[in-house]
Amino acid sequence: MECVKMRGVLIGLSVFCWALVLVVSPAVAVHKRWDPGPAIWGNITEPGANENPVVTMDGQDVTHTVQDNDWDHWIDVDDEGHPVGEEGLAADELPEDKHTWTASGGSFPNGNVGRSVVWRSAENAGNYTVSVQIDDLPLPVLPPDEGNRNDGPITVNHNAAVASLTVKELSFKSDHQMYYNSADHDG
Ligand SMILES: [Ca+2]
Ligand SMILES: [Ca+2]
Repeated sequence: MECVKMRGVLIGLSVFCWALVLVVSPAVAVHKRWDPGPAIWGNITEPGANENPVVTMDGQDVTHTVQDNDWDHWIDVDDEGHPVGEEGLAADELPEDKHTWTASGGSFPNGNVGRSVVWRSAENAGNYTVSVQIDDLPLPVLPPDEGNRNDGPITVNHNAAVASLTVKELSFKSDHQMYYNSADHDG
């Protein structure tokens, strides 16, 4: 009889202890740890790659357009920083005003900021480089998440060959013209 009572007390005590453990133990908090992951990607799609180098008349307007994306990496971790199994990629933002164009010649008559700009080709024939620098926002990482999504900027180049179509004025002189221009006749 005493033995049965004792077993009941022990079982009760065991259940109580497990309940206590469950109540006192904090739940495992999971949060995301971010890093920039893959670099920003960009490609100048207009003028197309097959038109590279582009032959334009000097002073001609040529629209340049870039396509781009930026994927950032995250991984789920516990409070001690240990991965708990889930990870993935998420798209970051590449705002219009984070696209800045430059060129080794010519100009940007409508401004040099944005995914699509007009490049006015250089006035002298030759090979030029039209470039765009792209940077990310980046999207913020809010607590309890940690890390950052800040990629370094990238530069994408496009080669442009400017062919001059201006007809050059030819200088021409002859003895006949010299006589014709002479007004010094003394008869
Ligand atoms: Ca990235
Ligand atoms: Ca980013």
